[in-house]
Amino acid sequence: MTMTAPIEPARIRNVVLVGPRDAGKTTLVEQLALATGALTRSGSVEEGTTLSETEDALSLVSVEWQGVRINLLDTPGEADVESEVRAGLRAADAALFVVSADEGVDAATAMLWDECAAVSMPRAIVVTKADRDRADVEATVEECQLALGSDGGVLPVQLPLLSDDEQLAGILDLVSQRILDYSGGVRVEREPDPQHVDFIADARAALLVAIIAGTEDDTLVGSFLGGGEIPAESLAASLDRAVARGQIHPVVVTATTPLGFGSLELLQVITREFPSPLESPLPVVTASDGSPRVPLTCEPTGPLCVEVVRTSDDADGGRVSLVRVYSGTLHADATVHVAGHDRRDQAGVERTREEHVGRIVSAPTPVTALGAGDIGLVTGLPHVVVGDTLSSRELPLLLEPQVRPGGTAKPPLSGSPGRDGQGLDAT
Ligand SMILES: Nc1nc2c(ncn2[C@@H]2O[C@H](COP(=O)(O)OP(=O)(O)OP(=O)(O)O)[C@@H](O)[C@H]2O)c(=O)[nH]1
Ligand SMILES: [Mg+2]
Repeated sequence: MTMTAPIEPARIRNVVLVGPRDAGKTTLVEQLALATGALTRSGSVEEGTTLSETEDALSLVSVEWQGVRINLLDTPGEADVESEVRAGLRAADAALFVVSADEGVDAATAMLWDECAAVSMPRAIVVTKADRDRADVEATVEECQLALGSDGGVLPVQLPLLSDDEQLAGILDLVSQRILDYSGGVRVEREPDPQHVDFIADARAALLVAIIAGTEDDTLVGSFLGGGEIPAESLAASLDRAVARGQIHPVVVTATTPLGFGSLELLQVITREFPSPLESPLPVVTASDGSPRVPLTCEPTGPLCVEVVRTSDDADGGRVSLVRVYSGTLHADATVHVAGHDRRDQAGVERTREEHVGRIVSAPTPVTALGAGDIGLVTGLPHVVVGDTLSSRELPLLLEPQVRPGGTAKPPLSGSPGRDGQGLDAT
């Protein structure tokens, strides 16, 4: 194994994929891995050859694109594995709501959306299966706007273009006003045809108004009000901020035919518009005995603070833990302090102890260290349970139960607010 330095938090995106059963989440992870070059050939859900293999459990696939590590957390769409979805939401900084163009949204997905909205978690919607005969992208977008969009923030940023024989031919990007043409078998970026100009103006009107309403860029507002040319770059920058703040929820379109349709456009949304861990609220932390500690900062050089998000047993009976590092750097083969809220003995005294970290995998690649903001899989740690805090032996820490989608229902022990509370300044 080669030594790996932790990746800078600014170059990480943690994204969970949620949505109805069969919406195309696992296939989408595969398509994104293919588009980044992590895969050379797409696996198939039917053949059981996809990267995120487990049908009924949360799984992690990490890809790298344009210098950014994207940790994709694929969740199962079954209602009876809600805990897996919640674990995914807890570990991620943004959510992709995956909805197929022939099936639409279900009630469970709308409920999850509302929970994310309550804590302003950044969200985007991916309308999949645009290539299917029964696909109706426009109707699906409208359905999402009704079922998910009570804040008016659900807005298409891309529209599919069809050829004369009704096949998917390209994507119109409403921000850049460019066409991504997939009709020739490879993706080519080009200017729109003159006859498209009016159609584009109509389609982007609502998006423009929403971006202008939320922007702090006075020059942009000036150009808009003056009816002048709006620079695509400042428009894109304002959109990025509105998405990262959870105000605009962009809708993009994908399909498996033509191969990779919409994948690069979605990667761009994830890397440009979704927040890095630096922009996400950090959980409140105490010493193991509940006494106050200085708030965490998302830095690889900070005190080690890691949450166990999910555990499972591997084929050899060993324990595999999916972990999110909030602060510091977790090293393979290190000895860590383990603390948890469910580990009190009958006298109410906390039983904390030390355990040994085995291998670390930034799925699917073994790494020697995982830095602040990152998510990975860790072996060893035979007795940890979901919600445990891993920290250094020198500075033992305990994460407060979190108040956010996927957070535990238990009230915080010391009465201080959780991850999304305003208590980050309190020590
Ligand atoms: N034609 C077409 N089929 C697709 C597309 N995306 C997914 N599918 C198919 O839809 C089915 C469901 O896809 P999955 O990726 O397993 O969906 P999922 O959301 O992961 O499903 P669960 O994990 O069970 O909730 C599979 O048969 C896929 O091959 C697409 O863009 N176009
Ligand atoms: Mg799946």
